[in-house]
Amino acid sequence: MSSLRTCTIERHFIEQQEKHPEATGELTRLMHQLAFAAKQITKEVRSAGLSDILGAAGHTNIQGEVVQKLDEISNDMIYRAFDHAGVLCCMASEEREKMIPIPNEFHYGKYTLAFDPLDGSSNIDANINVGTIFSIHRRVTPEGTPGTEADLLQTGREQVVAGYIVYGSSTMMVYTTGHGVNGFTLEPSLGEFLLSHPDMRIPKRGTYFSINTGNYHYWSEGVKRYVDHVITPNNEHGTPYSLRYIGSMIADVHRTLLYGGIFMYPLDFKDPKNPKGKLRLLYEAAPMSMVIEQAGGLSTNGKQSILDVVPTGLHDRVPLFVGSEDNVYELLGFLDKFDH
Ligand code: AHM
Ligand code: MG
Repeated sequence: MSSLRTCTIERHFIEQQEKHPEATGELTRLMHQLAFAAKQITKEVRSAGLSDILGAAGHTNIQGEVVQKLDEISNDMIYRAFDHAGVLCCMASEEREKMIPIPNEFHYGKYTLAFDPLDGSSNIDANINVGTIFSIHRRVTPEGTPGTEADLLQTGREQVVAGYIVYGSSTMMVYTTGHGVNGFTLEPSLGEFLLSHPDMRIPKRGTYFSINTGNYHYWSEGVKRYVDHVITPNNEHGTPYSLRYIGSMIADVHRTLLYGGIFMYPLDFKDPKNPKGKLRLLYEAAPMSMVIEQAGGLSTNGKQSILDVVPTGLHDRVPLFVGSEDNVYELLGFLDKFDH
């Protein structure tokens, strides 16, 4: 086994922090707690198909609580990993309408955490990949006080750490601290995340596109023309792009990072369900965009990098286009020509 494979996520993170003599170890503790929550969620996701069988035994878990949906379970696991860890001043979750405070008997930390506990959870019964997305900011209000929404409502560019955990054929954590992207695979018998994908780079161009084409008639002219273009046999690449769409953003963007191409969830301006796009800025679009940009790709809402979009509320939605540099530039050409 090469030495690369024996680098645990904790060791990797500590080594990164050692380059910053002012670091207090709080971020390292935070990542440790995140990895712990990821292992617990992995265990739950792996036995998801058994939940009916296990539930039939009494519909309660070992604490005597009623069996919950997996996204609620994941939400609680992350909350419990952090409420007393002394590293956060507040949290925001896709599963909670309001900001999640840290109980006041615990120490208020320097950081905030916005997370989607189980992205793509509607796919879970079909055994399709799901994942946890996380976004960490340094608080803007004074240390030692309770966190506020202002601490969470910061741009993607101000993220201190961003990343995701994908529960697929293996569990993988991919993260960035703004100095490249590294991927770690959970070695199940050791229970450790080991560095398996150092310094991940997205290909400059890819030939996969990923979008819910069922919404075609709701898209802007620019998006329609771009998609028409990439599936044209005689486009300048000489071959149509291949469509890949799982409907689980975490898996669609993870594949895009590895193989190149573009993932899109545009503004469906005629669709009353998604008048502003579907994906949420703080805990979906911004962290995934930081990973892709740090790996050499691009992200945009059609006008600016997703990382520069200023949030106004915890659950703001944005149109999202993210992927290989050449593909995103090409898309922007179509948007400029037909939409602006
Ligand atoms: P969720 O957070 O409720 O799971 O919803 C987000 C998911 C994304 O993972 C995925 O990209 C998108 O919804 C799929 O939406 P659609 O079914 O409209 O294509
Ligand atoms: Mg989601």
